Amino acid sequence: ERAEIRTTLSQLYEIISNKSSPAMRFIRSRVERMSQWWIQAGLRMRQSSNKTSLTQMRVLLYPGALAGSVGQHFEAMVERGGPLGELVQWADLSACLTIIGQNLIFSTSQHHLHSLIGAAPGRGSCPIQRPLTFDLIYTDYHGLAHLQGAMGLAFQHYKCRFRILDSFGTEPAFNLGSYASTHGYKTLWGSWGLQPLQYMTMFPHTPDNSFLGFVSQEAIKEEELEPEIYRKDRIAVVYGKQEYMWQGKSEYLNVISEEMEIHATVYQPPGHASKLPRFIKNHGLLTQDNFLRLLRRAKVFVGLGFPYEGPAPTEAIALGCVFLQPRFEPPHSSDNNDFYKGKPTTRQISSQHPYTEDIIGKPHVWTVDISNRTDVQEAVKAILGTEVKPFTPQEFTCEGMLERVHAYITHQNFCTKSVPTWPPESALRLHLGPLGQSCVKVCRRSSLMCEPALFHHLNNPAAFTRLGLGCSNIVQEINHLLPAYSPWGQHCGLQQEPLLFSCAGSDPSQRRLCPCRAHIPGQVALCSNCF
Ligand code: U2F
Repeated sequence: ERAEIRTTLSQLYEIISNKSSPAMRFIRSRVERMSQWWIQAGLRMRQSSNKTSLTQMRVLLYPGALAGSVGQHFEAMVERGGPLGELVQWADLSACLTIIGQNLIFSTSQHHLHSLIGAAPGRGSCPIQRPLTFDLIYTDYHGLAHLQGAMGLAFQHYKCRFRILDSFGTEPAFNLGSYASTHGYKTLWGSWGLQPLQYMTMFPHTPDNSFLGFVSQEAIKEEELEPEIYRKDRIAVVYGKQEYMWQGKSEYLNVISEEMEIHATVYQPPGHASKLPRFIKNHGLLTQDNFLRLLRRAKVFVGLGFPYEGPAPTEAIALGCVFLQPRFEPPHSSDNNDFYKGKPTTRQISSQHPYTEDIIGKPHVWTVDISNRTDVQEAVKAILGTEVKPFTPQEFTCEGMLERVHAYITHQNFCTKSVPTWPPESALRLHLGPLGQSCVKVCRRSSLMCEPALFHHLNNPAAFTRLGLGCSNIVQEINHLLPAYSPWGQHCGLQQEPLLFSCAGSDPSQRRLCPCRAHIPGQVALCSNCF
């Protein structure tokens, strides 16, 4: 059966309406609030009709973070200022898959998971494996462990059908267990040995993973913009749902309060005496609806440094706020920071929200040294003196997400033994990096993206020749920096383990061979000549 683009979300409401936990209520109310945007985007997608129609697939959505004991804790925090970013993504993914006509099952319990995919109890200790009836399973790191428990031996066979929602990303060196444990990349989360592109991130962090994203409320089109919708009051809203995030920030907030009224949405347990500075107007944790309404009136959204890389800053920018955030000097990383410690990434986090800093930037985003009073003062004055329009990068609109997820479902197949065929070789722009630079940087410097699915085209002696490099010897090794060229002794190194092809990763003695490609403006995951 073909998957037809839908212009209703009723199928989704049916499968989630019987679930009434706080997390599922959040997901449902978000989907309902955004349904008009999704439906309009679906209609436009249908009209443009250059999308080849897909076969309808049976897709299981299993957010492991909502199941079992982890789920109990997560659920308990939903209405107390705990993380909601993951729920934002699950809500938007389920809406997106519904619009592109897929057949979804949503499960949030291990018991239910067993009944859907578990091995049937056999005779004695020998369970009977059943064929997996799902073409795709979206889950997260917690869910992977549950799937392994439920599927037994079949897990290895079917793992190519999994997609892992992984907010901060997993670099290849951490993903391959044997390599991670012998090269110092072993962490709490990695080592599942999936294809790195099976991990799907919240922002386009490392191109070694697929960028899934979510949707920031679309900026209303300029011609439809009625001035009163975004008339800004002279107020700032602080990003930080729990009191501990505010520690040590009162001087910074003081400076801002000299120019504007500061509002907050901090969860306060009943009977708790607030430790927030007295000049703060705290609304308590708001429903997402009301939170977004508050942002619509606000001129500035103020980052405190935590949470890292969440969805709220892009939402605020989409509603016409300016995001003011701390710069991290030195950058935060898994080497020096408790939050990133154990996360399977070597990324260096240069501010609370590097995506908004690097990709969006001024006038929407100001990144400052918050310990420098004058810097903060000047930034606030400049912000108050500028009219800033709502802005949403194309990749964070419903259309952008539909286009991206549609492309992934059409072209990404991790179950064949052959090398990847998408994007096509014609997209390849071969670049030779300078010493010590990762391919992420090398490609970005040329306004291109590193594309790991193209590595296999340059993992051969001819690639060195094309770059004008003479090799004194060519060796094939298992090392995530390869293919690369080492000028000392003119060593040319090729990659022996395809799972270790990696855009991330750099070494002062290596010049990396990088598979770059162009991308559609505002949509880094896709290239225009790739379909
Ligand atoms: C991120 O998690 P958070 O949940 O802390 O991310 P946020 O950006 O703060 O916001 C999540 C949503 O919460 C909503 C807001 C966002 O879409 O509209 N919200 C709300 O409903 N009511 C309020 O009063 C305030 C905000 C990230 F997503 C996780 O992956 C990380 O684990 C976490 C820590 O870095 O940060």
